[in-house]
Amino acid sequence: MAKFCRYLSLEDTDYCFPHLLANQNLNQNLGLVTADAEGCLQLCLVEVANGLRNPVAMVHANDGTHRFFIAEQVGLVWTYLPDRSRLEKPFLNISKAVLTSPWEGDERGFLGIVFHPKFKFNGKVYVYYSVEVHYEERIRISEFRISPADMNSLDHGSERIILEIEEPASNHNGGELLFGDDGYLYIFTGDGGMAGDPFGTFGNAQNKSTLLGKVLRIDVNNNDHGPLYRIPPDNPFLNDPKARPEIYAYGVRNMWRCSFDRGEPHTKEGKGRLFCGDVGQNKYEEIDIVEKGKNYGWRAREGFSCYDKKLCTNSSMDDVLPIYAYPHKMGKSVTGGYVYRGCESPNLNGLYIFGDFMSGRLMSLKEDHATGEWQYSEICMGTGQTCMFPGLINNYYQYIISFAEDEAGELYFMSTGIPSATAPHGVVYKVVDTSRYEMFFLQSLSVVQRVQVSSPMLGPSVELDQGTAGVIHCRAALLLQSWESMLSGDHQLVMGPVGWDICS
Ligand SMILES: [Ca+2]
Ligand SMILES: [Ca+2]
Repeated sequence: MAKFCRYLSLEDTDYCFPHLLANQNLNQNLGLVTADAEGCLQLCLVEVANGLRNPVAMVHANDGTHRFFIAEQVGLVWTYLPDRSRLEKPFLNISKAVLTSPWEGDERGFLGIVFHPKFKFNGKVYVYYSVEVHYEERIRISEFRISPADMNSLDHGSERIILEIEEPASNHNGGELLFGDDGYLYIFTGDGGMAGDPFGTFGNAQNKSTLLGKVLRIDVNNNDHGPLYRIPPDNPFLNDPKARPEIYAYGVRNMWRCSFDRGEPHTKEGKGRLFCGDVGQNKYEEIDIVEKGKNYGWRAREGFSCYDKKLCTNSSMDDVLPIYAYPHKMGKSVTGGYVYRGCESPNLNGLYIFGDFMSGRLMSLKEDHATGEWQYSEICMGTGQTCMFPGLINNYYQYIISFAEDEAGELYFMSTGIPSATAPHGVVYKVVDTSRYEMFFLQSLSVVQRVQVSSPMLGPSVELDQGTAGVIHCRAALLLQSWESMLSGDHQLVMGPVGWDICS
């Protein structure tokens, strides 16, 4: 049986399967996203969910259910079914414990959530939130278990506090939680707050005796007995008596949204690379690839330039520069995104897509394999015919809070029109490239005719060449989706003569 994008597959073996690879029309533009005259990539959006109060994260359980879970800054997490309907009962409600306020720009709150990679078997979920304990602000990383009686809700009594870190100021609280391919939990903290990382003699981020301004890596596997977490045996600063052993990388200001690259679907190239957006101080926002034991420069450096000139000229810094930095005329608070590795928009494969919270700008980086440099392209919303398909839109709210991937690797982002933790103006958008929808649309009359003749859309098992299978799958699924929407009555189509041989 042919497998298609997401969980779509073909069952009717009598259907005349399109000879996709040999079809000139289907193959034109492959690998190219439509760009406007200024080189701005033209993408479209689907509104997936709305009415959310500062949606900070959307995650999936990686258990084959294709549910997704959206977290609001106030401390609520909602379960959505694959048809995008939302269950009434929250997946998690810790809004009483979470510290935040309606003040626009309050960086405290429920900030991150991640499912254990073996969630299907152990039912464990990890969350990252702000909390007040004895008049002291902290960030807390906790473990919850799924409710034994309800797969769509966590057992609220199961919370175990894995780690707490005192926060010396209300801003720069980090908030990302990820599991790596190594099975370890990665925690991304901020420098603690204020401006210019003023704490101690050279700030928190360069100080390896504090957990602030760091990427941490801990082992929460098999923690039902004994310590709640262990230190991975190859953490980089184990032998430094002045360093906390949890530290994986340092010199971080306030990484806001990080992701591991799933890798190129067939070659797996890029798999496991860790991308982060690190929010800047006065001048630059940056994107980093985080590696074990490395120093990301803050507060010596902001982007590529010196911030603390004395520290910056110290040759022992040996810091890693960003792969990309942009000045504050383009945006003032980076929101890290994902390397697109999904199925439905294969032209986006390999693009790192991210945004800016303040300017609302969507951006992309593409690695030049010859030079190792990352080429920047802005992302615009498609104009004219580009997004003129059922369900697609070409506008979004400005304040880009976070990005997400679904279980199949499709890309989403969350933004709001009013960035207050209590304002229900947040929306989740799916990112769609229509550069080959359009071509298809022009040909739709004959295709629909042919489909009708051959009994609709659900076709045969075919042997696919391994190297190109993903591309074939994607295009076939695109076709199927387009057919479905057209045949479902969204469009009035006059059947024309069959002019296009789509069958092999
Ligand atoms: Ca703080
Ligand atoms: Ca840096």
